[in-house]
Amino acid sequence: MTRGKLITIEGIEGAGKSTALQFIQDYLVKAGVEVVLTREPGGTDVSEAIRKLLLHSTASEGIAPETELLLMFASRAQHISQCIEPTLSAGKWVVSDRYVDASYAYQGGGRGIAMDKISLLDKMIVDGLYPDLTFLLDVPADLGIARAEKRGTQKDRIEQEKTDFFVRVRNVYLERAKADPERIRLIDATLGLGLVQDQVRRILDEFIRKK
Ligand code: Z5A
Repeated sequence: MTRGKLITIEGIEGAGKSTALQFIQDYLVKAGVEVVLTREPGGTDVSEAIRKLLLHSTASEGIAPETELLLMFASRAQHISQCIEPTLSAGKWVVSDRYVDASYAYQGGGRGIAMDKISLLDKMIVDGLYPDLTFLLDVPADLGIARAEKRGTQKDRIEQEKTDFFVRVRNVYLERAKADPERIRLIDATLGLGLVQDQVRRILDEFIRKK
């Protein structure tokens, strides 16, 4: 059986990942691909329990940056072993709303944890299971924050960070895209929905043709 492909979507909050995820799913289903949508942190019962702690903990002691990093990777370890790997092995495709690039961007860029520490966990947990294709939906921090605020939902623990935090997160995402342009495809997500989807469609067309 041919192994499935792993596609991930990244970007700062409000970049339009949820909207793009739906579009990608519809595109792949129309192309005859069996696809499983998932997300990080989360994607399995245990990983979703860790997500709850990460995003909604109200403990007065807070969550230390290193704890946050380890919880992200704990959630990912479970997600890989219980969802991503078995799904790919069954020949289905996985589309994940965030994955390991987010740990470099948020815990490395946002929280300032040394990249070599993140890289160690990456080697241990991801162990080379890198996405075949990553969409980086790029918007400046203030636009992403404004879009997310317009949605009117309550902000989680990480969303409550200041603009500077998201500027640093975005910069790391852009650096990673520059270092690996074959895998990480940059999408100008400041444009209207139709134009964002045109960019995503073109890349998917090319990806499916080559697969
Ligand atoms: N995190 C981490 O720190 N480390 C890690 O390793 C991982 C994650 C894996 C959970 O992510 C948090 O975990 C996240 C990073 C951290 N924290 N933050 N911030 P999440 O993905 O669940 O949460 P999120 O990033 O906050 O997602 P979001 O706010 O839902 O963003 P989105 O999905 O990209 O946005 P959207 O809901 O699709 O769009 C936002 C609004 O803009 C919505 O009203 C849309 O209708 C509108 N929109 C979308 N596209 C457009 C365009 N093109 N034009 C105009 N308006 C648009």
